[in-house]
Amino acid sequence: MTINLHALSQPKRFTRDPAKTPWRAVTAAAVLSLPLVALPAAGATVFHADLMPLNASVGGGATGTVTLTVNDDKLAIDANVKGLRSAGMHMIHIHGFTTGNKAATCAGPAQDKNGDGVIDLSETEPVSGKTLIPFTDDPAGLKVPSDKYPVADAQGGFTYKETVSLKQLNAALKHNLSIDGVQLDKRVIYVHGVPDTPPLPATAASLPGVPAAMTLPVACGVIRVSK
Ligand SMILES: [Cu+2]
Repeated sequence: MTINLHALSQPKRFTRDPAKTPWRAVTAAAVLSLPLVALPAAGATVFHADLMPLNASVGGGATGTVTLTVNDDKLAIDANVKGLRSAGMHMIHIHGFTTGNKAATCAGPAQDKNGDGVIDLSETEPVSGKTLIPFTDDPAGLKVPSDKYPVADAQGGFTYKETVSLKQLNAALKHNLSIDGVQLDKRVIYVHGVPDTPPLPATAASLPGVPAAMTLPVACGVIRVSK
């Protein structure tokens, strides 16, 4: 009888234990997977640029901040610019060197090589490199001539937000400019555009077919990784 009872009780205990084991296993797995679930946010790298005025006598003393957040394949761009002298569309780009692994810096008064009183786009190139990534509706398209740049309000301010695929952006940089990776820590950001009047000196250089007032740099900031 005792053996019989023991035999009966054993299966009972075993049927209860397997019922509990999966729950314990699930709990343990859930606890273990928590850090993995949190990784994308924790693994994000944030870059920041403080835009300072350039050509303030004609540009109005524009300033701004740009935050660039790299998370897995996504690059989120968030720009806030104020103090522009003209309402309407303003070009804004990431500039940098396409060769030599050189870090770009912002142009200053020393870059006014022809002494005409303004630092034009071509005069920024020795220290800042070339126009690389446009803040348009399609930054990864790398199309610098575009009518899809941010539009400043009557107070001379705009905000811009866009998220791009890094894979797509890096592929375009490689294909169009032979650049390996976006290399944000070696780049600067320029905002461009002053009013049509008063006219700029005739010596102010621009892109082919584009008025100098549209491309004249008015603010610049070095992209740095945030702590
Ligand atoms: Cu630019």
